[in-house]
Amino acid sequence: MAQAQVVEYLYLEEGDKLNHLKKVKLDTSQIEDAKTYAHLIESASIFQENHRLQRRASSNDAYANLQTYLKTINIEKVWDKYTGGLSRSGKEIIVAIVDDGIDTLHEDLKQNIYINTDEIKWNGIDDDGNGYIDDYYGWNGADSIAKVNSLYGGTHGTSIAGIIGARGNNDTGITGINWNTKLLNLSAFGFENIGGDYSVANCFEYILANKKLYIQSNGSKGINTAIVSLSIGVEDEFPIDNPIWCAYLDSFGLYGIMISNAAPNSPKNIDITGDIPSTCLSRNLITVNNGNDNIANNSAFGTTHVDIAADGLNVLTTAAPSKTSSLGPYNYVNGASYSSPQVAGVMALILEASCNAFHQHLIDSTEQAIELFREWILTGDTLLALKNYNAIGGRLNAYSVLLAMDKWCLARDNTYNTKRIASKNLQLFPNPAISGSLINMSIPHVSEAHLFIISNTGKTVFKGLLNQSQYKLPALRAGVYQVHVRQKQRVYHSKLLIL
Ligand SMILES: [Ca+2]
Ligand SMILES: [Ca+2]
Ligand SMILES: [Ca+2]
Repeated sequence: MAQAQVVEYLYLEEGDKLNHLKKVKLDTSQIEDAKTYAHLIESASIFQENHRLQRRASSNDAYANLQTYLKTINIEKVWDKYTGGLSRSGKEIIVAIVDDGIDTLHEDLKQNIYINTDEIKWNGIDDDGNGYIDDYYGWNGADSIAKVNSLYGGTHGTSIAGIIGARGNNDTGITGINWNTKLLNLSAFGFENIGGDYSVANCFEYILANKKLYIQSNGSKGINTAIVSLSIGVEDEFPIDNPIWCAYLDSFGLYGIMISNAAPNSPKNIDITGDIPSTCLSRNLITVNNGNDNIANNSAFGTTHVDIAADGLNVLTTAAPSKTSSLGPYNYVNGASYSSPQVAGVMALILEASCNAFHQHLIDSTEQAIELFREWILTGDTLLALKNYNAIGGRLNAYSVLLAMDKWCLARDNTYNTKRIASKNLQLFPNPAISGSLINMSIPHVSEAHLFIISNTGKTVFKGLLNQSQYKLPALRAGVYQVHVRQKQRVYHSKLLIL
C-alpha cells in the first residue's frame, strides 16, 4: 500500500519556452489515473518532478557532523549514490521496529513513519481487513490494541528509529542512515511499560500476517515488511526453552524478511551463557555487538552467535519527549541497542539500491537470497582487536556492503547500471543511446501500451504499439527526447539522449 504523498511537478506547455516553466502539485496516490496528470502529459512538452536539490554526499542536518558513528560505517560514500527511498520497482522499503514504541510525531521522524493509509484510525473498524482494528500507526502487541505509545514508552524505540531513518537533508536535527524510508512502529511493551514473550509474539505475528496478506493479495493488502530491527531480548537463554522466538524468526526467513538483533550489554560470551534471540539459528538473523576500534567494555560477544560489530558509543539520535537534551529532541545514547539499528539501516538502504534481479531472487530462491544478503552485510572491516568477539572479527562498513551488492548485480542485471529517471516505473537503457540502435525498456505490465517519443519542441516523432521490451529506435537527430509509455490512463515517462 503506497502512502499518499504530494509531489511537485514542473511542466512546459506545448510551444512555450523553458522560461515559462509552470509548477503543479499532485498527490502520488492519484497520479496513476488522475485525469489532470494524463492531460498534462498529453499537452506538455516537458513534465518532470521538481526534484529537491541535494548537497552531494552529506546532508544539511544541523547535527549530522556530531553523528561520528556514521563516519565509522563509511556511509557517505553510499549516500553519493543512494539515500533511501523506493526500490527500483517502486516499492517502499519497510523496516519494522519491535521495541517500546516510537514518537511518531517527532520532527525528524514523522515523515518516515509508516502509515497504514487503508485503515481509518479510531473508528473501531478494521477498514483494510487485515485482522487488526485501527492499525493506522502500527500495533501494540503488549495490549493487543492499535494505540502504540504509552506515556512512558518510546524512549528506546525513538532512539532506534532515528538511527535507521531520521529524515535526512531536511534542515532539521540529525540524519538517519536512510534519509527516506518507512518505519513500522510495533510496541512490545505497551501501556504498562512491561514486555514479555507474549507481547513480542504478537508483534511478530502482526509482521508475518501482514506480509502473507501482502503476498496473497499481490500487493493490494497487508504490509510488505522487509527488515525487522530488534534491540530487545532475553539474556542467558537458549532456543530449547524459547521455541516461539526462533519459530517466528524462521518464519520471517520463509518470506525473505531479514532481522538485525542487538547482543546484550554485559561483557560475557553468549555462545556459552546463551541469549534469545541471538542463539536462534535462523540464517536471516544477524546479531550485532558494540565495538569500534575495540570492543566496548560492556558488550557481549561470541564468535558463533554474534556476527558483526557497530559503534554503539555516544550515538547521537532522536529522543522521545521525556529525554530531550540541550540539542532539543535529540540525545546521545550508548549500547548495542544502537549498534544493531545501524545494521538494520544499512540492510534497508542496500535493499533499496539493489537490482531487480536480487528482489526476484528473494522471491524465487528465498533461502539462497538470504545467504547472499547475509554475506553482503557481513562484508565488514576486520580488526585484530575484534578478532575473538564476533564471527567476522570486525565491524560494519556500509560502503563494502554496497560494493559486494554492486558486484553481484552488475553480473546479473543489465538494467542495474542505468541511472534511475523521473518516473520510477520506466527504466530505459542504454541512455544515452545512438540513433537507430536498440533500446531496452523495463516497465511493469507492458501489455496494450503505446510508446511515444517526443522531441524537446513537443513534437511526437515516433509512436507505436509497445508489445515488446526491446525497440529499434527510428532515425533521430541528436538531442533530448521524452519517452512516454501510455497504458490507458497510466503514463510512464523517461528521457532519452540521442547522440
Ligand atoms: Ca486493519
Ligand atoms: Ca479503523
Ligand atoms: Ca534530519
